[in-house]
Amino acid sequence: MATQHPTYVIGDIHGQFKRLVGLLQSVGLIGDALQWTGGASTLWFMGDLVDRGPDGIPVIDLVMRLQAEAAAVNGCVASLLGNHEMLLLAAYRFGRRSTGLGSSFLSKWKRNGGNRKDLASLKLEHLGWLANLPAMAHVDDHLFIHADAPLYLKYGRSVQEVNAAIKDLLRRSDSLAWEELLEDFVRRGIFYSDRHGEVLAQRFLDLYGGQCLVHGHTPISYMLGCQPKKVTRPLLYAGGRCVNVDSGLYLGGHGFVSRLPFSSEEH
Ligand SMILES: [Mn+2]
Repeated sequence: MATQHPTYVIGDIHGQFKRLVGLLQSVGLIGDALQWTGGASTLWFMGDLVDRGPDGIPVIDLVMRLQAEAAAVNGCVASLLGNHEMLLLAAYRFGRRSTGLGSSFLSKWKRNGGNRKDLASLKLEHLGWLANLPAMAHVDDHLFIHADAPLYLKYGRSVQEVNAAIKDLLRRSDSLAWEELLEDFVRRGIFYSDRHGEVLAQRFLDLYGGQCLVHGHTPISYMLGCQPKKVTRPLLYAGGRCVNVDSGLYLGGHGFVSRLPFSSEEH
């Protein structure tokens, strides 16, 4: 279904600021001065803006600024909460405190590609923004989630319930609850198995709404077993119910920005 103003999605950026700028410029969403030129368009990030790359905070700063600029012209820029946003928040909040599994939140974050420079330049405005990112969203009959993992089912039976429960978790300093969610984010690929994948994807869509589930979190090259540079477009799978938009930018993938709806040619 075509909407009057286009909706774009982009996968996991992981601190690749320069590549992000190039990708957004290539589709005309930002200009030479990195200003929003998308008018009333909508742009959604699938989460994991930070870690594994050099410029996580500049990426957040850009997204936050574009969000304000887009809103001023009836456009929309938004991002899901990825596990790496949560890892960064956990490193900030709990630091060297034990996760209960024999390591600290700080070391867990570092093991997962945490960038010292990002932690050092985190400001209050970033913390507030990150802690309010939705875990899932329903946009133009698409269901957006960061991870191809079952964890969402634990937190609620509607998009609103899941978002409220995870936002509440991020407000509280219950380190065990943080640890559990971070561990649940380690899962991936649940919609990709031959038979159960389609069934599970349909269960998500029946429960949370939408005709098509869009996610990041798992580089497409992992699923296809190919070189990251070979990935040039989203991966449609699970009988067309799922779309993976994680181009594996941090692995050297070129990246892409997709416009909804996804074409069935994108196999
Ligand atoms: Mn992720």
